[in-house]
Amino acid sequence: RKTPNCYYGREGQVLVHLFSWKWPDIAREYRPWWERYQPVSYKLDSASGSRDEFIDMVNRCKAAGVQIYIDAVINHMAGIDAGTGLGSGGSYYNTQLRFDGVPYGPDDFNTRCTTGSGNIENYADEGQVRNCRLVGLLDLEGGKNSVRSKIADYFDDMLQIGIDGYRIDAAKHMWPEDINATLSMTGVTEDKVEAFVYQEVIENGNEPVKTSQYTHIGRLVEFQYGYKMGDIFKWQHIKLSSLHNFGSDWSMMPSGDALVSIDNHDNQRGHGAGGNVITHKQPEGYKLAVIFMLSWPYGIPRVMSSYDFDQDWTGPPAQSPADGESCGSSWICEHSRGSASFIAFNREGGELNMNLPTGLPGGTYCDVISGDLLNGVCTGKTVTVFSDSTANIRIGSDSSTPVVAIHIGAKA
Ligand code: LAG
Ligand code: CA
Repeated sequence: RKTPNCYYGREGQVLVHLFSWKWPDIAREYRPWWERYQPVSYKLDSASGSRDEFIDMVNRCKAAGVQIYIDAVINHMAGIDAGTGLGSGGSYYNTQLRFDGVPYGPDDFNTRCTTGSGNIENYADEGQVRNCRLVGLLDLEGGKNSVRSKIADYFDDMLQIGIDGYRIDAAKHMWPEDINATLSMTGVTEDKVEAFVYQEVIENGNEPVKTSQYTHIGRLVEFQYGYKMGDIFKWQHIKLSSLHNFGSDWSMMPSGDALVSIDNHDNQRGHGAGGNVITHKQPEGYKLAVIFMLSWPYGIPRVMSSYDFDQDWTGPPAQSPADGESCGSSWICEHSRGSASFIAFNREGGELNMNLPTGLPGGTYCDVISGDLLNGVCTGKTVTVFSDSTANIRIGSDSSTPVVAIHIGAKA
């Protein structure tokens, strides 16, 4: 009666008096964000909600014309230090390689790792990168049919619910043929073409794992894109005007293979390979980078939507922003809407004042950066496009958002 029944290894820790808290908020508290990358089953009950809530979300998004791509963690399960317990969906696991909720047993894990620690020790060794444990995460043997079919069942379940594709987490740590074989085992449902696939492979300099080893499977995240955007919009090491051929000429993969983003949940915190990315913490440059990405024809853009954090591990705020409410101080919500047909930037230090071809028909357009077209009235600047489709564009260098964007859907 005098010991607080803490988990093994956690004895002597403190108690917290959570006065009047709601149960779901308590359940969500003190969970580092990266726990999501330590699955113990493929059940859909998690800190984000129940299976029914997930299904309802997918259906409502589909009804609104929005596709859902899931973040599929299939390289590994929980970390070697995760001990024994029940996942948030109630499945039993232990680090003697039992994950009853799938189920996986000891035979489903990698036995081909040759390092002393069992972890990846040297990224110059392609075998280690694929066969050993990434930061101690128990590595699945993707070469085995038993593993492939369990993952394929999970994917089929997701397709049945109505999702449209997958981000393949830690694809760098899986053999390309294992990913491909697993995907080939999943069904294509009646009403749709094959699932969209984008793989997380951070290609670093001289390392042997290359994104080109995966392009026959699906798209890949082109990490160089975000790093270059950091060089340009954060550090201003590269002049904006040099972007005229931004794309595969800049040692990036072909546009049709790429998915791009300015930052992601890892590199905005210095995780993953880090990199000099720009984030919401530098809002002026960040807005420009996002606008550039959305308007530049390279890859498929993915816009980030974050919450604020002070410590690396800080989990999300307990409450999501309510319907119709704009994002508050804890949710950043960098994502924006609308499609611009002509866009101009100025990052050269002086005023831009030029007649530029816009490609748009003549008329008065509302600049959707400084305002919006509301009930036929432009709340921001207007831009006149002449009958030859040119427009006089003036952007001062002192403006906090030195961008003008106009599109056909916002003619004033
Ligand atoms: C990813 N992409 O390929 C994710 O984007 C990235 O967020 C994942 O790492 C990683 N692969 C594995 O899915 C994240 C954190 C890690 C965290 C890991 C597992 O960046 O820091 O590791 O998820 O939760 C954590 C601790 C480690 C510990 C490990 C195992 O930070 O120190 O060794 O858990 O207990
Ligand atoms: Ca692996």
